[in-house]
Amino acid sequence: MSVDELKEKLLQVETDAVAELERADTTVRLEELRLEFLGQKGTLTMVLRGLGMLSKEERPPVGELANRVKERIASEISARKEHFYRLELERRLSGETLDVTLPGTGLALGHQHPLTLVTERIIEIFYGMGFSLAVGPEVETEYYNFDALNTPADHPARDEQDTFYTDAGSSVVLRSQTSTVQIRIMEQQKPPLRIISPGRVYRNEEINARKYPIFHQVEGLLIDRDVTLGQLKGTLNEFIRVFFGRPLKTRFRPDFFPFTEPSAELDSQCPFCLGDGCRTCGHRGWLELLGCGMVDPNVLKGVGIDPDIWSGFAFGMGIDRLAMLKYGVSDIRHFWSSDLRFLEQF
Ligand code: 2NL
Repeated sequence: MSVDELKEKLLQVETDAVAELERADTTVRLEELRLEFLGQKGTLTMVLRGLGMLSKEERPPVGELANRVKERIASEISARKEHFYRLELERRLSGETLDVTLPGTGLALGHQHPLTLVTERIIEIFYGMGFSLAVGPEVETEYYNFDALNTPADHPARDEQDTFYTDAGSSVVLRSQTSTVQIRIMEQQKPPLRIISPGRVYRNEEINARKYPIFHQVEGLLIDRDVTLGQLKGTLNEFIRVFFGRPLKTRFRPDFFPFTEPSAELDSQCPFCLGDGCRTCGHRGWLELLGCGMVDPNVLKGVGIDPDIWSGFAFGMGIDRLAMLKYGVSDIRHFWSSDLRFLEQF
């Protein structure tokens, strides 16, 4: 083939390719055409084979044209690809409408556990009366759990039937009350003192609707000069008023604890029926809320506080029970169920 014939052929390839590409309607067809014109066995390659038959002087202008044609076809292909890409994008954009004014799907947030809510509320109320927070270990020695609290060696609470002993040592127990924390604080800090100690406690009990071997307690302790039973009652009345959101009548009934003297049980008017009698209060009109009393001088002596100068009051209440009363929960086991239908109500 002559130079002119080759040039003519190249221009023909270009015209054909451009026309074919114009008609191509899919990216698959584009790829077929790329192979047909530019592939190893493609038209352009075949034509270029003819270059070999030209003389050295004749080759450059033909080669130049061949390169130009090759580039033209390649750029035509990418232009068509770009075109298809845009068509596809437009198709999707018109199909997928997005209404930014619709409410979002939202994140499923967790809830605070009712026992956490009640614990924090109790802490907050006592903060308001000048108490500060004290925490301590749940695994304790018999000394902190019983001896320092004036509890004799033969007291029934020390029985294995009631207290969980561990195999970490014969006198290592799971604490059955958080008074342990208050003993530790009294050992370390000088009076006057005002502390509350919330936390988990353990008692070896049969499980039923009101009892669970793991439960929660808040104990309070105030040590100062000339502390009175009246101050104890005033403090607890104020707590009950704020906790239940209204003033409820209260009454002291004599009781006994080894660590307080005198000791009392504090009842409040039932917050549900206000004294008329209902199922929650067993038609008595009153609820037993907590135990309390004046700190026994023996307890003060044991931690090196002089009972002739200092006196104090203390109280202990079950958080689980308060939470049940506050939210009308009928079974303590709900707190351990991990049932979202229950938990999501708080
Ligand atoms: C209850 C109620 C109570 C205390 C806890 C206490 C703590 C110290 C000294 C004296 Cl460090 N008392 N705590 C007092 C009275 C009652 O708990 O029903 N406990 C069995």
